[in-house]
Amino acid sequence: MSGAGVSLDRRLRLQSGRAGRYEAMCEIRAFEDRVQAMFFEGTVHGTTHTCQGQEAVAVGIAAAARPTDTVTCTYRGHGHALALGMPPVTVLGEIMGRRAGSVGGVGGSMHLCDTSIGLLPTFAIVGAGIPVAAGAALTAQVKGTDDAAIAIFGDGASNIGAFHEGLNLAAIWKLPAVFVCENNQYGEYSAIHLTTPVENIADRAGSYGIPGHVVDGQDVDVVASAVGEALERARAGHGPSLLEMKTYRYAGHSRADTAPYRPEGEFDRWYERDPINTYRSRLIEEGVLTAEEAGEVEARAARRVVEAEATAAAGDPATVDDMFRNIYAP
Ligand SMILES: Cc1ncc(C[n+]2csc(CCOP(=O)(O)OP(=O)(O)O)c2C)c(N)n1
Ligand SMILES: [Mg+2]
Repeated sequence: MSGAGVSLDRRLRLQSGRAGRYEAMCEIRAFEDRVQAMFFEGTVHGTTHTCQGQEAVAVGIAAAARPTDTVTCTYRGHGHALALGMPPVTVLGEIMGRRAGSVGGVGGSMHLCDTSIGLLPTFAIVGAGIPVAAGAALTAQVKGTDDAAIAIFGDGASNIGAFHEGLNLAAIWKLPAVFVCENNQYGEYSAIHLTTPVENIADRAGSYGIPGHVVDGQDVDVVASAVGEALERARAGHGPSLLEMKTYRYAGHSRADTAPYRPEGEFDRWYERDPINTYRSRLIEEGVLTAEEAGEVEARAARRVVEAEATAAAGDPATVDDMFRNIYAP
């Protein structure tokens, strides 16, 4: 497991200014591209859910949150874990079933956890992290800390009972929670308009008497400010908010899905607003980075993923006995 200090230091580095945000997004893209390839190559078994295209949401949330805040997210959680500070070797080690992985190699792609950076185990059950985040927010409220909890979930999860229960309780008790819906336009193989009768999931906040905002999930700075404001409101005792990040997943739902159901041209339209390309252009235009420096950042991020893979691959695999550790109290 990664030491607390490692993840925290890494997180601070990744959050150092806008160049740091750029690097964090590049790292997630390189990581997810590689993970997807590894599953196809058969290096890793089972399935995986990658988040290419959604990097700005992960990095924006991590930039706004404190390490003492609690975060719950879904099986599409590699990007969130990396952005919050978990080292690539720890995420990849888990995916590859290595003992040095986030939960000792017995959880796999969908179960990442590091409480030193606030990340509770990522959830494979749709919507399950929402009431858990409400519980974490209740803990902060009862203990009188000014920490908050952030639940990150998909558009499909907003049609699950746990969404209603979590938001309702958080609203009634004015819990310090922020509910972040990653609307990537699809729940498994179904386009959102086939499953969800409202155009904006943020409108559902009205049922709970809490603020709901539609946010441009392709812009990391916009995401960071929206989450930052909602966190401030939560910490000040004014209760939860619902933020809907409009974004798009580039890959299919999971490893085996090539997304044949996508209408022609849809991917290209979203790719024109790719969160990494647009941010790169902006940082260069505003003089934050030169084109050469941006290239160095991309190369550094990609190199970290290559190194992580080599280290993870050389690590001890988890054994069958490992699966039975930590199940029962001694
Ligand atoms: C309670 C529950 N029902 C169904 C599933 C099967 N399932 C896995 S992912 C998924 C789609 C969820 O879509 P969304 O919430 O939009 O998240 P995304 O995968 O797009 O990030 C479904 C139905 C599940 N894991 N849990
Ligand atoms: Mg979705």
